[in-house]
Amino acid sequence: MWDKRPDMVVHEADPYNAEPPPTALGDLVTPTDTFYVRNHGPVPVLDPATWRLRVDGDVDTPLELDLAAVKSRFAHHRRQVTLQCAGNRRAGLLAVRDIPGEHPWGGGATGSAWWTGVSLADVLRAAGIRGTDGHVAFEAPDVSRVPPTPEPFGGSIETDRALAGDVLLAFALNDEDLPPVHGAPLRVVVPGYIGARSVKWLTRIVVQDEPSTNYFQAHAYRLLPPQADPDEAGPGDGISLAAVALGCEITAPDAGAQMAAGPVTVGGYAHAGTGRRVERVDVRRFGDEAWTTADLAEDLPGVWRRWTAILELPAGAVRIQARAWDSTGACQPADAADLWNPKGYVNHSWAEVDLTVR
Ligand SMILES: Nc1nc2c(c(=O)[nH]1)N[C@H]1C(S)=C(S)[C@@H](COP(=O)(O)O)O[C@H]1N2
Ligand SMILES: [Mo]
Repeated sequence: MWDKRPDMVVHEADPYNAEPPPTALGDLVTPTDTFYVRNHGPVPVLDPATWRLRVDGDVDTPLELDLAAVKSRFAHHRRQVTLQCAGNRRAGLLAVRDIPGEHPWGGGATGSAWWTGVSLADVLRAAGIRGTDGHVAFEAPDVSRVPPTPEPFGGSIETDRALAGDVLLAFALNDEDLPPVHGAPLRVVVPGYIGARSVKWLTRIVVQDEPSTNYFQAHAYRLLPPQADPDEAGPGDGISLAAVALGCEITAPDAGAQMAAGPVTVGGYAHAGTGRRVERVDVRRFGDEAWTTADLAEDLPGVWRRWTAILELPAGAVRIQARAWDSTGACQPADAADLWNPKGYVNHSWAEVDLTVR
């Protein structure tokens, strides 16, 4: 389906929601056929010939651009960016307590790819954006049946985030035309923010004083306290999720793998959102007191940081744990039980896999 690899874990066929197995995320760059898909409604198939992008609201010169104008009027940028869904690793929260109606994402609701597009900041400046302390809202045509009253997907980011220069309006993924399922012909890519702000099938950008009132900004993708009833929560309740929380995942060895005793290479990704960097990753066998400091690959802004460590494993049932530290000195919380919330967002507890060592 949608040109994805056959071993995708499909959480829902229609709308299509799928993630690769964790071991498929062992590389710095995620191939397009391996990149997770998170949809809240059917994939709108837009005709690039009639598609238009409108830019209006608090601007001097509202714009209406066709795809050729987007591509010809603005400089192209090719950037590696990691996207990560706020529901990544929700399965760890579901193991604590049920979360009705939400997909049990493992650690594969994330991926890192090459995106090519134009800079959102350039487009906003061309429209003569007024003010820097408001919000930039994104609109799309895919109507979701998730809200009580069906509504197209949308969201917003702060104007200063939008103008930072690294937010892309992307028309290509891994050097090929953006596939329909990933938002063709044009989508937003916000490095270091939850994936929900990277609105696909973008048709309108509105500069406004307040955050988007779209369901997926005002109601969903907000962190409620554990005792809250999400059906009773009003718009604006809870913490509006924006920057990705520091987290990590083990992508090798595979959970449940069997191996011989001795040195084993453990590897994975770690990711810190906008404004923070991954500075250290610790790995150990559960039961050991001491941690091994992982080797970190290059630190690329907006991109997950790859890490590996070699652990000496004895025979038996072995649990491996990993945790990351960021540039503020913060470390991931140990236990998913402390993070449980009614919509199952932001499980950034320590990563764990269980192995059988002979
Ligand atoms: N129009 C639209 N944009 C959207 C969504 C959507 O359902 N509709 N899902 C969002 C969410 S929650 C995530 S995590 C990312 C996923 O991007 P991907 O499917 O390209 O991996 O897209 C975001 N943009
Ligand atoms: Mo998401």
